[in-house]
Amino acid sequence: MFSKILIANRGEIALRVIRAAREMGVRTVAVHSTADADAMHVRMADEAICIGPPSSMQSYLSVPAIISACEITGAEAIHPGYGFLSENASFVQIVEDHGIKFIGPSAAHIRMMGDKITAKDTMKALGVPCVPGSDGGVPDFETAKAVAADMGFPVIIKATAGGGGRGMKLARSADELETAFRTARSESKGAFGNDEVYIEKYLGTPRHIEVQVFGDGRGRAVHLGERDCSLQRRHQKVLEEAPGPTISPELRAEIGATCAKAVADLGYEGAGTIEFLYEDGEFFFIEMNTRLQVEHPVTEAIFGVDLVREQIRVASGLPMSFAQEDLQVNGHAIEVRINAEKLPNFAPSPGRITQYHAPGGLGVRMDSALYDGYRIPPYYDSLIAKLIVHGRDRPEALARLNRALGELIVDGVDTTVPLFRELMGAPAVQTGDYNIHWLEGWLEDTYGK
Ligand code: MV4
Repeated sequence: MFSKILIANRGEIALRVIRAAREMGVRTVAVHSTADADAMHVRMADEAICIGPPSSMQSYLSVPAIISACEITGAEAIHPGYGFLSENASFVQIVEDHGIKFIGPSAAHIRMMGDKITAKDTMKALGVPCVPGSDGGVPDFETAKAVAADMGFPVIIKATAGGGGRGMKLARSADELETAFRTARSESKGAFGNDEVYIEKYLGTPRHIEVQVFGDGRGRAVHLGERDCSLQRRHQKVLEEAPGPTISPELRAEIGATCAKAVADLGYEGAGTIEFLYEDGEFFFIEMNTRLQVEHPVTEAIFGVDLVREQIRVASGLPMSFAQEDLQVNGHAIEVRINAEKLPNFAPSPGRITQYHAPGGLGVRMDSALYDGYRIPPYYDSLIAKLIVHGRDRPEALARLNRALGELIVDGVDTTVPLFRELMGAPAVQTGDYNIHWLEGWLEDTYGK
């Protein structure tokens, strides 16, 4: 086992990693920008080192600063958290070239899944069901016309280098295809420096279902069921739950086994998420994320495992602490993402927290780096807390979420908490009968935005 690791991140996820490491007897190094000198992750780590000015580009995204921090402190491994450098294959390569262990998958696996066409081809070859679409890249409009005519409209054009909804264009009919195709290409070129696009059949009302997988890097892998993350606004998840309200145990076992087999065959190391669109009882692969995700706690709650502990274990060469047959779904968990944002426009709302009170009690977990008097800096992501509840079943989890939202106090800045209090009253949330478009419609009806 490592004696010391460095956490190349901030906020709640830095604390999350520090907690796992401490329980394992592993010492931790926090890195921080000058804007984060008073941040909780700095206080909670065994050591902390300033790596640059407020701008992420010059601090949390600065590869030389982070490598130097490792060398100065003698940290043997780097946990990247999510965002920042977590899916940067070049960073991983540099880390490994310096004799430092990256806690996560290989640079090759990250690069493979970062290229969405390669990811899809790979998954398809491994038996994972994919959205029908072009075979690889579509080089010109003539090819796009042929592919779309063959498939039938509507179709969606996606950037090979994209992901998470960036660089997507919908064409509802043949007359929209040329504009959609050319716009997708030029936007992809601008955003990613790569204008390669591919085409898929557009699914109208799917749910976003993602399967948590975990590999030991030596050919063993398991799945930890699915999360339903359909409640999104502008490709940002708002509420996530596990298990998926529409996924039966049989279906979970089937898609889970397919995913676990695929990552085992890849020799994948660490935590990963295989994203699907789910419509009319069928799964369609769209992307794979090669990091620990924001919403991992709902999976931890229902399976009773510590995913960060497992990440650190396999990175150090130890086996996973469980096998597939040890993993059983227990109850239901829901997470809400609390952002420092002002409704109805979700405008960032940085500033000083004048009062903070976290909810507690049975089945309540609050992952947050907030404290009384903390000043939320304006430079980073607006996520300030994740409230995760666990109950024996979905109604119990919902009642617990409602109760916990009532206890929570975050004063001094605007937050998305009032949105969740309102959302609790929506019938579709109570029944679980929603798809990827439901939330935007509800927001429009509720806030006229
Ligand atoms: C799609 C789709 C419909 N059909 N692909 C958006 C994010 C990216 N990961 C994939 N996305 C979509 N891909 C096909 N073939 C609809 C979306 C989509 C979406 C997906 C998941 C969650 C929310 C979404 C909101 C709008 C569009």
